[in-house]
Amino acid sequence: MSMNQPAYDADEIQVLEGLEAVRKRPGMYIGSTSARGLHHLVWEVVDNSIDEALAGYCDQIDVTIHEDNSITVVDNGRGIPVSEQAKMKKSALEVVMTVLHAGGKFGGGGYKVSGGLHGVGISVVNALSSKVVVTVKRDGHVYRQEYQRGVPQYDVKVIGDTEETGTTTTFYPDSEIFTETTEYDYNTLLTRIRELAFLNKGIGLRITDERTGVSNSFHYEGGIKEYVQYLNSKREVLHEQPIYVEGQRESIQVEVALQYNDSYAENIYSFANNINTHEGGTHESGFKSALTRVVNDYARKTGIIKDNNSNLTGDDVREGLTAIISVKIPEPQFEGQTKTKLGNSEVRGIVESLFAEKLQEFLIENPSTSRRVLDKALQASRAREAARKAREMTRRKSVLEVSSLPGKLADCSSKDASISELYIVEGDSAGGSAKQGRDRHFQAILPLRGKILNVEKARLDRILSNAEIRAMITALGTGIGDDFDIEKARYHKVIIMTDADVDGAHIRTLLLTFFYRYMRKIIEAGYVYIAQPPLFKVERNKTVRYAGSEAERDAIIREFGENAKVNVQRYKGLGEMNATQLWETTMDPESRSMLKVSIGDAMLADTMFDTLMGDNVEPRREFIQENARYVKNLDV
Ligand code: 0RA
Repeated sequence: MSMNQPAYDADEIQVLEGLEAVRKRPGMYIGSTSARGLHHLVWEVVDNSIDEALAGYCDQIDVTIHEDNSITVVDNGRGIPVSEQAKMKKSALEVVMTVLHAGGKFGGGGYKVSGGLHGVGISVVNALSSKVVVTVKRDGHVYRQEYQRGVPQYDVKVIGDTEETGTTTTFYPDSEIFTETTEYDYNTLLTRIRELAFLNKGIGLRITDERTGVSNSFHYEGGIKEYVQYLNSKREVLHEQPIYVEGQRESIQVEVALQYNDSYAENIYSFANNINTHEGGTHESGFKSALTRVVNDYARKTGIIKDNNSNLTGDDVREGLTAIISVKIPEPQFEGQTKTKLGNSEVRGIVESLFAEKLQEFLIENPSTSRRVLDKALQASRAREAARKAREMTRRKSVLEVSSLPGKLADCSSKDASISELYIVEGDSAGGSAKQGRDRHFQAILPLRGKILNVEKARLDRILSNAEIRAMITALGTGIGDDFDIEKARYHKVIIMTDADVDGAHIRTLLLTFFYRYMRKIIEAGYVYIAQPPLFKVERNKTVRYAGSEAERDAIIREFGENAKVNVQRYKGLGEMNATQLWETTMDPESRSMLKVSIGDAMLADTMFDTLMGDNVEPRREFIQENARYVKNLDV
């Protein structure tokens, strides 16, 4: 470029070419033009305000979804500089809004935390919006500039005076670009905004949906410490106060918070520059190795473990752990399949040493918590060993197979699995009737005594040592978990037959949970059914009819005629039916009705099992009571 030519001519062309490039290949800049890309625009703008907050100049950020699905982001930072930029001969604001990757180049101090995975620059949002309005309050004035598809509509102008500072950006996503949808999802924005509030303590974030009038505000002085409490809020915790570590080394900020609960799940979430590093990375591995090392050191020092061979494994010390690791670093390297693995090698040692030191301190200062954590890890260690042995045992069993069929099983005579049925029956007395009433050629009966184990709340070793469950596994012949083999199924119909009351519903749910968790393929194959025993017997002279509902019962009574002497019996349990009645109503393929259990929507099923099996007793009780009466509606 020659010196006597005005610089902005060439710059102007570059700007237009830049905007053009973004509009031609939006996916290159925001990943996609689907709903995901649409929401990405919001994060791009919000990230700029978060950066301003992390630099210490902003403590409130408000996001609003307007009725026309335009978005406004307001912050009370210093305001984007508006003064003329020497090089471009234009307002800094215009440069930030129109030049690719220009953001963050105007001093301001500190680094851009959001400059990692997102951080393509606010100019990209501008290029992909049919219209943008930016309002800046600073230096006593209110400034404004508007753009259409990235092109300024006028020079930055003063529209008023103010003592306040801050930046307000309103953008209208371009429907020419976002052809799939331009509709914002409140929950998507809400979830991330809550997360940003947890990850950046002290910053107030608010989201408002003008389409519905709904609004939520978040502000966590405790940051990720409150995040783990939030994640554990529905669980029983081993210690009220999370362990929290905060520190900085060589411009790398580290924050770790963790809290144990009484479950067997490990929930570790790691972040680098507010980005969820799903694939982990150096910060997470530094954390894990410190945790394993320090807990083992402590256990040995206190005499809880004695020799080097009985070390607790990483899995042992992470059982029941909920943890957040958040680092903020100047130049994050994101690697891995989805670019969500932190690669910076210097981070590992920094997290490891900062966290190890603090954890050691905590364990020494809180002996009773330490004891609980260690007990849990030791139990996990023993359970792991027991599970290994139990697995080996079931493997060996399956070699011997036929000889080890459970004693309680009344097997069928057919060896053709495709016509064979296994009735799993609640209680010994109903089991007795079923054995008498069945067609022994193709129907096998396995009575279950009492309630089976809740597999959600037990480790594999206990599950496998439960007699009822073992009997079921051996009868079915398929094995479980990784060893499961549908080809080995000894029956192609597995029929759950329980009483039509609350206990029956509970047992049925426990069985379904077991199948769902450990033999999912047997549900997917369509082998699992629920028997439909009648609720009423309606009798007139020697004529007997059965009803599955009150409505059916009333219809039968009407059929018999108002004046007839009708005897109605309500079945409370399967045990009240004799063998013949049970056969006629529930087991005879010619007349029975059964419900096939399907996994239509795995997510839905998961939620249902959570409702039924979680620690929250009240929703579970309600669900069971509702469904005990409407057994026919139960579909998994
Ligand atoms: C660079 C320098 C300065 C502020 C900002 C960027 C800034 C950018 C955004 C984007 C959204 N909100 C923002 N708030 C501030 C300030 C430089 C100074 O005043 O010395």
